[in-house]
Amino acid sequence: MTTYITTPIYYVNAQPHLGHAYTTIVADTYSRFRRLSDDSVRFQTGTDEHGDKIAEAAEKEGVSPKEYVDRISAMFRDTWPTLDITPDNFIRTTDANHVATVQKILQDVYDKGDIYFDKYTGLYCTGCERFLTEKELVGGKCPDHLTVPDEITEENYFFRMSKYQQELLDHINANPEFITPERYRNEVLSFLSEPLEDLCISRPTSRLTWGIPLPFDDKFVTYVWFDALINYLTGIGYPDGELFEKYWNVAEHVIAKDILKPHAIYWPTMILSMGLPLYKKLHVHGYWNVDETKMSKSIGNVVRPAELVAEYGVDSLRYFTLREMSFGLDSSFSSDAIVTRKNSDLANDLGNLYSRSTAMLIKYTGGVVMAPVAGEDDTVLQDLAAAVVESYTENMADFQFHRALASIWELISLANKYIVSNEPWSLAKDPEREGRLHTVLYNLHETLRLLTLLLQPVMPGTCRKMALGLGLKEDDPLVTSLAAATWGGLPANTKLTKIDALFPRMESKKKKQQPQKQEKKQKKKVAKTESMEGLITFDQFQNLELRVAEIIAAEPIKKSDRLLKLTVKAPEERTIVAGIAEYYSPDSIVGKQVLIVANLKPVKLMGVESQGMVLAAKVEEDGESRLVLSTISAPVPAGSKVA
Ligand code: ME8
Repeated sequence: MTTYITTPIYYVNAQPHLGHAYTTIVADTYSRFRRLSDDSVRFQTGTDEHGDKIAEAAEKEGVSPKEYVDRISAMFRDTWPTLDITPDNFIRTTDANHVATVQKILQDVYDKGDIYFDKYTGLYCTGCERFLTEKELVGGKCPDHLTVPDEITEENYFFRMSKYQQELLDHINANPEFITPERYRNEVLSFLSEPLEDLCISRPTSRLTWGIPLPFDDKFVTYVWFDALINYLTGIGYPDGELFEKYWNVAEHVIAKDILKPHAIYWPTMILSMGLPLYKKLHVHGYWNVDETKMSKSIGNVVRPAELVAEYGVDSLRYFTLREMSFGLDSSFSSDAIVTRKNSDLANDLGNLYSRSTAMLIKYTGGVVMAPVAGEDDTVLQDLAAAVVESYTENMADFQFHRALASIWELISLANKYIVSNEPWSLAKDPEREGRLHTVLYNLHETLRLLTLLLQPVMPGTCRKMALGLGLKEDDPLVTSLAAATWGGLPANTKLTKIDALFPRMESKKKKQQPQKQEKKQKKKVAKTESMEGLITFDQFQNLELRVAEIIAAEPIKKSDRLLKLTVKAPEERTIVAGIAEYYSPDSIVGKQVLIVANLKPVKLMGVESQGMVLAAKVEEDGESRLVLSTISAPVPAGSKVA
């Protein structure tokens, strides 16, 4: 199969921000996903450098347009590698071959009779770089730029867009996948339910010189959209050449909803006039807002990719944007939201699964993956993995990245539970259960291999690390080809390599920004060390009431992976919420006697009142962290005091 995926070419009147980063991450992820399927892929991005807006921005900075566009275009080009985005082609509309292609197409369309000269009066929005219709205005203003458009009368050249209206409509009706998600297809069908006006495609040089001269009239330059859209053809060597032959009929464009009309109406009618087949698909996503507010320079809430990478890391950013946004709908960025995803999904779920599994293997078998043992096997992970691969493949192909990731996280969650319910640390103590231990560890590591493979398009850097940790080369087909996404690929006797933690935990900004609280804590600490050097008095110890409690029931708490609700006898019956769900299954602890702090003020955790605290040892070993419940060396009556 062959894939050609493009992003919009971004205007160089502003520096890259989160919105540009998102579209480009999407295109990069999709191209990597297609490469996993062994497709021949071409991924293109670039910059849009002509037109009023750019000329104005250059003038504001007091530099020539060329000097200005060179500088900002380089910023876009240099941003992508920092996000692990690897386009095959970066196109600039000031490139000589692009200028030549635009002029060739203009001449062809003109010769065909699809361009004519006429007088026009219209409402022009500089922000949109196009004439708006009365209907598009909200309260007399452009809804995107909130400015009153200028009324302009000009003699100009026009493209006969209306001539192709019916053909386009027929194509959209016959090809439901042409524009997705469906809401945008409906929006386009609604535009097309009214007669289309022809498109003004020139600007007189008396008003604007920063553009591509019309080949048939040098008193005009080309309207920036007619120039910009053609980049998708220039980038593959239109009109001839191998790349054009290979990639044009599979072209897929990714854009946000702001530029739906140029892509779904201007562009296809231009292509029809050129006599070419239409592009294959238009994928339209929603807008990133920041803290529920539109990102804008004037509000000062523009989020820059470089700052995000420095703060959260590349893969956390890639994961967050793809997991958080339902493709097609708007989404809101906030620092708390990304920290929460990073800590919970990446550090806790994925990071812990990886570090616990590999640390156990290193401890129990010296880091060698032993073959699973017949008769000791189970298919718990294998069954879910097969279902996940299937839904992942479908959802990634449909740009439903958040769903693909949600299904992967089901597997991660099950694998974490698999550790708890199989207690490899107990198996390791019993020589007769070695076969089962090897099987459990094999299943966990085979799951890690599949995760490395499936997550590769989303978090390429992390997956390179995960592959190396699993003792595989980063380009091993076992972690880079979907053909290997079937159970049992990890060869026995593979030797792990020790790697650092995948995702260090982060503090949420809110927490960080509580200096008063921190200061208080600090002061308390100082007071404690100064007055008592960290020691407490016997009286203080006596204030603490420790007791032996017998666990008589245990159950998970809804929506929490960490907490278990315990009912204990101490000797009265009480409820204690304990953060041990990642290490103990409810069944495994009923009947155990544990030590509790019995005189703590009750607190509510996830809606359940906790009347005390269970004591446990916190173990940090080989990058693995776990909790081991405290207990007493011989059974005693429940409620016995510990002194
Ligand atoms: O329109 N949320 O360039 P542009 C999500 N040069 N995506 C966003 C976004 C946001 N808040 N803001 C911008 C142009 N984007 C033309 C395109 S193509 C032939 C010419 C992304 O710099 C999104 O992809 O204004 C949107 O469509 C694009 O940037 C607009 O980029």
